Amino acid sequence: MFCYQCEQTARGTGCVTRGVCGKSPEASDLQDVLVHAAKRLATRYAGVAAAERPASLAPMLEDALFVTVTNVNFDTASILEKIRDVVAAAGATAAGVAVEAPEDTLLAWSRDSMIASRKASLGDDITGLQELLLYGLKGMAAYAHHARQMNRADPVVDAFMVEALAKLDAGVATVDELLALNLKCGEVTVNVLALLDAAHGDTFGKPTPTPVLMGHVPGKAILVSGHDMVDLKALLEQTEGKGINIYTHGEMLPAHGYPELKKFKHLAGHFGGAWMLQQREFPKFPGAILMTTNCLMQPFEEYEGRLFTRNLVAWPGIAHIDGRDFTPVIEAALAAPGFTDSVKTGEHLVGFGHDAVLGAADKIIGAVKAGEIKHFAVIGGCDGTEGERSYYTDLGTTIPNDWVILTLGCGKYRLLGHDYGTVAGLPRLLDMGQCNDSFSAVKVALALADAFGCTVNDLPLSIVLSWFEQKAVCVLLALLHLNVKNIRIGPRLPAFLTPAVLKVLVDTFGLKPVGEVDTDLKAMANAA
Ligand code: FSO
Ligand code: SF4
Repeated sequence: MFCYQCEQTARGTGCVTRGVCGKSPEASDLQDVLVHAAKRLATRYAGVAAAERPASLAPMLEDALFVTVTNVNFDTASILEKIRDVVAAAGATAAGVAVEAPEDTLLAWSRDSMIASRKASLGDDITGLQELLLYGLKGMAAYAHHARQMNRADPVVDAFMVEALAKLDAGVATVDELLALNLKCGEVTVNVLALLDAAHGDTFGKPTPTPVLMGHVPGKAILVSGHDMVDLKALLEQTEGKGINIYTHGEMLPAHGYPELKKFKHLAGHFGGAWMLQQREFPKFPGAILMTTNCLMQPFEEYEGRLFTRNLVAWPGIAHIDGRDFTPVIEAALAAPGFTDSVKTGEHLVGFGHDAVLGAADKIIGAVKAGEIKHFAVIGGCDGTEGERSYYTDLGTTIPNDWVILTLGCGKYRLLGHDYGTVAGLPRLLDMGQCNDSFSAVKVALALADAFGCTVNDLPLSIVLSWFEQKAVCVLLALLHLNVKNIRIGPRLPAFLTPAVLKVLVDTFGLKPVGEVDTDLKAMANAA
């Protein structure tokens, strides 16, 4: 195996014996085979007019890529099944391998497209740029998959997925073409983020500021993690009147802000912190646990019998729910003890999507003009295990009181538990939602730039990203496509970006690694 697609990659260079995430070498190799199969399938249809392509093509490519995103699927049997589906859809002749080929043959078939082979033949820079594009596509695939759960699709996104995968299959190998494709990936990411934003708003109503109980109440309980709010709604419907309370976990926290979800009285509160605390927190949850999407970690014995995976998420031996009949989850919750006491560790305000924030635009613009609000800091992205991520907590708590902090993604957990107070009558910490809601930050930045008659780069606004997996990669590409400059990213730079490629990004976009909090804060204030 060789995998360096996420931030926690071993020694900052690549996982080679087993994933830090818990991915086995066999699962890792099969994921590479699945990506290769997706590239072959894309090639099969790249020359076919979009209208003539089968309707199953786009969702199949999306799912093939989403399966390989960090912390989604660790189950070799399920990955192998997906490989065979994709090869069958490409056709044995176009794919170049038989559908029923044994694993060894599949590995040999895809060997030349593996990172190690390309590093040897094309060098680290080109391989890294190809992988940057692939990871951007994986992120885009995840967003497109979410939108498709609400029956939304965008032909521009579907077409780009085919075009870009086919280019990768053909071995596109010039720096200029790869940079252009990466920026195009960023452009199309804006489309998919807008699509998902509209789908969420239309399906669940527009989020509004809502306080969430961080704690629990007595009663049977189900914990819902991941990002899929369609699953959450189905579960809320199926548990209504059954005496079971539903709690959000991790990236599901923003669900409480949506009218069509918060109307369920048994959506009782939020349990736990960000994804990487699950092995410590899940044993303490006295009910069933449903993992709708990433981030899944290796389950511990204390809760593996109460854990369920859904859709593309899988771990060998863990019960998987096909479709949206959650009866097994409900039965497991009823069999578990549930909570016997009430605990409130705090309250967190969610629901500051672009509608809510821009609803207060006049107030915000007035406060900026009056000097009451001096600066906006977008601090968001992903959380992770590394100690260096305390940078984000230190940054959030050091930021002056006349700055507004916009946050999103599970990176927000680094900011919770501190009283930020208010500025100009607004909370200083505005939670814009999941990482899937990155569009809100883009929309607010563009609207402010419009109101002040300047570009986003001229606003008193700084963006500090915490990255972990591939959705963060496509969001970064989207910001670069929008020509947003001086973005800070951390806690570490991606292993797949070589010094030469980084130099291009630094020279063109002023992209910088996070540094020391005080120095960074001064630089942000001075750039305004
Ligand atoms: Fe976090 Fe995981 Fe949302 Fe990621 S739960 S880390 S960017 O997969 O998806 O923010
Ligand atoms: Fe390693 Fe991340 Fe790949 Fe897992 S996803 S194998 S942790 S680089």
